[in-house]
Amino acid sequence: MKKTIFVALFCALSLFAAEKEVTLKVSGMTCQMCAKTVKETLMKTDGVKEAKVYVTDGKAVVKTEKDIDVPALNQKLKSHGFTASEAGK
Ligand SMILES: [Cu+2]
Repeated sequence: MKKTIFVALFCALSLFAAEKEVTLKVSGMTCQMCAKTVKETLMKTDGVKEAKVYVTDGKAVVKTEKDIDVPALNQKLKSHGFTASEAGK
């Protein structure tokens, strides 16, 4: 019974949660370790479902279930020596 409720709730949520894709310009990355740090920081950010980080392009493509707080994310990244901004803004 509990499982049925959970599945029903999950289906309802996935219907309403419109997935978005956000591209971020990330500066300061030089190697795969940087990419890993950035990815981990992104994954800990509220609303982020998936993050792909590209060191050579200096960008990250993030799949989110709601709008993410880029300035707050930027603050977290700054403590690791990176800066991020929304591409095209
Ligand atoms: Cu590095």
